[in-house]
Amino acid sequence: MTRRLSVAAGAAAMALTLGACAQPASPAAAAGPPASEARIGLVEWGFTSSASALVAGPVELEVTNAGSTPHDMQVIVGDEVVAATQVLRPGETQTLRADLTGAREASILLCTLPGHESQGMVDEIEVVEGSATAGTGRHSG
Ligand SMILES: [Cu+2]
Repeated sequence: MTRRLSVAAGAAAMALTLGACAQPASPAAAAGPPASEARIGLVEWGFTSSASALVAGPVELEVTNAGSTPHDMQVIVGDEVVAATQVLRPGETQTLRADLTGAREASILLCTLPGHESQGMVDEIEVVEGSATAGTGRHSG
């Protein structure tokens, strides 16, 4: 009787462990429908994004300098700069509107301050055809 009980307890513990592992490991791993609005953070040295992918259409990006030195951000599709912030001081926010219609691949986020790109302030964000609200069920990968 005691043996049966301990086996059941072990199975319950394993189920709990598996449940914990099913949680997203990090924000970067979050998947979901492409977003038409995202919050972008500028830090030393890189970018954070509240969305893992943007919709290929009009988007609104709330760009905040979450770092400790000035930064700016350009959004580049192909060879074209489609949106750019002014140089933001730490804590400053600027909202950008960009039209990513026709951008069928990743667009590039870039900080143009001298030396920042070489320190890592260049990144890509996926651009996906589809509706930001309907949720196409498309999965990355
Ligand atoms: Cu920078």
